[in-house]
Amino acid sequence: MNIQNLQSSLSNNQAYLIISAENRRYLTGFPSSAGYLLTTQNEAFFLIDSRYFEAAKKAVNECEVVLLTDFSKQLDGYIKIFGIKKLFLEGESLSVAKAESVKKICGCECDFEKADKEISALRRTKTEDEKKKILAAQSIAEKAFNHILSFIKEGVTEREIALTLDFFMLRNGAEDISFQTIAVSGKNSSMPHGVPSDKKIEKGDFITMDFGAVVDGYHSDMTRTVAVGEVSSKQAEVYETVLSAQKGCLEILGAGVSCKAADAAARDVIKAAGFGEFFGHGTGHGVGIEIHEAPTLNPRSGETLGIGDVVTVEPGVYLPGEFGVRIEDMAFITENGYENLTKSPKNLIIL
Ligand SMILES: [Mn+2]
Repeated sequence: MNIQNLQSSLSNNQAYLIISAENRRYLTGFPSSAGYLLTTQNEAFFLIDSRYFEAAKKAVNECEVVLLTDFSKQLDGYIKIFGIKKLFLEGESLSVAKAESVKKICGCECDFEKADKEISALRRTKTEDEKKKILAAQSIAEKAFNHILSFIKEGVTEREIALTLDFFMLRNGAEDISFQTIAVSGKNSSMPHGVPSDKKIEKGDFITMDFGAVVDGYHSDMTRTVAVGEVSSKQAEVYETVLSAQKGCLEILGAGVSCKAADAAARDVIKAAGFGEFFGHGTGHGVGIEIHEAPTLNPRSGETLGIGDVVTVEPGVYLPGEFGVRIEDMAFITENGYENLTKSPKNLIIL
């Protein structure tokens, strides 16, 4: 179905040559470290080497699976057989060297923009099946969050927290973790994408954990900030501000809402509380086959939310040298609103 959808954007004598691992997986459903998908208006060929050929033959049925032996010769053959005059390639992910080499082999006009644009638009809108995969990934992450609440205490290190989350997710069905898990505490929590260190958790620390699982190629993404022992009134104030900002954005989500307005709904709450300069990143991003994909919720975004988008909502406040707070859910956009794919509690948890 995905390949057919892509083919509908082609005219006669045009073809896509898809090389990136993410787009190959999205279009064929088959994960592999190398390979090519060539689609004309009516034909599609998945060229894959002997390491994957047998498995791909069994798994892929939306296109012809061809043993990749000599890419130059095979591509040249398709160009001639189908009289291809224009080839669309993924400019955003191709290396310059690869682009130059394909240009030389095909000898026809090459376009490096349309492929990224069309596939990104298709990938944005999640089907029921894709939503199920993201939910399956999210449910593993939520179990890991429950588990980590009983693990966190004074004396354990940030690295131990990150590793425990990772092991739990992989042990419970994740094929991978979504990205390098963030677990930062105390003063380190003011660095939004800080790297877990050997710092031990102390009484009064905020601990921010940003993590996710991958199921069938689909990612989940969540962030929670919890405290140990006690919190100051300033910590409580910042936490409540971030939580109100997060809820403020969620409240307005729905098809037809501009991504800029969604960002502003969170950002304005933080500004009004006097912490505007301490929220430097965008409010959210799309999630799917990649951890960051279209659309983007930030002040410069020109996109509009549509039914089937899956976006994160993750405002934060980071006070350098003091502490930081971020709260992140994933939302599935519906006609009149959204479905929150994240069920973990958001009230301030003090362990
Ligand atoms: Mn995120």
